[in-house]
Amino acid sequence: MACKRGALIVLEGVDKAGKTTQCKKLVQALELSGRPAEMMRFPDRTTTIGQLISAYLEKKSDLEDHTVHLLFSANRWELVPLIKKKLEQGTTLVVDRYAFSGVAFTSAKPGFCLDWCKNPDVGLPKPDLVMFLQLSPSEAALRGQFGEERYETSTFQKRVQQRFEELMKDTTVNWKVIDASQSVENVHTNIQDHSLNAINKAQETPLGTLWK
Ligand code: 2DT
Repeated sequence: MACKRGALIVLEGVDKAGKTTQCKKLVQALELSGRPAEMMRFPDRTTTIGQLISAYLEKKSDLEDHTVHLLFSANRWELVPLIKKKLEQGTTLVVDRYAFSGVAFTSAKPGFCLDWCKNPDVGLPKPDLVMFLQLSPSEAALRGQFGEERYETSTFQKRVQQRFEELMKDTTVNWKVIDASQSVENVHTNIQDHSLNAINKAQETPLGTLWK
């Protein structure tokens, strides 16, 4: 019998919600319990496209808004063969940001609608689970200053949060909202419970297609 596929698990949320910490903890916990797991993150700044994106985020270069949106999407598409291969091999992928960040961030800019922003990512592998780490702007502020990269201002982050809320109305995506104001350990336990359910379910169902 062919081996059972891994699950595609995504963590989303505004800055300072603890996505990266929680992705790492989840991968560690899954591995310890004998479930093969790896972390991925978007943007993946290591590829040629990722380097263009990285320079833009660090404000070392300027790119036209539509253009950079399409580059973020291309950065996901270029990794689709690897994503599919890993999942087929039975590895669960824990992904720090995905197409939802793509849509939420670009559509927070003036003149962009959700539909236009979603289009380039239609057809990507569909996550089995998307956890949104919810943190109010005031709680995020308590966690320290924003960094120096593009988009790291409280006004922009509030608009991004509103766009995520729009995206979460879509019931074709398996969204779970996680209260990220709890302790790191409590958030982890919560995330782990949802992930184990998704991993079990993914073994019995084929990988889906996003927004199609
Ligand atoms: P990190 O700080 O997590 O590296 O994110 N972004 C991300 C977009 O604008 N579009 C996308 O498609 C993705 C995946 C969010 C870097 C910044 O890039 C933004 C924050």
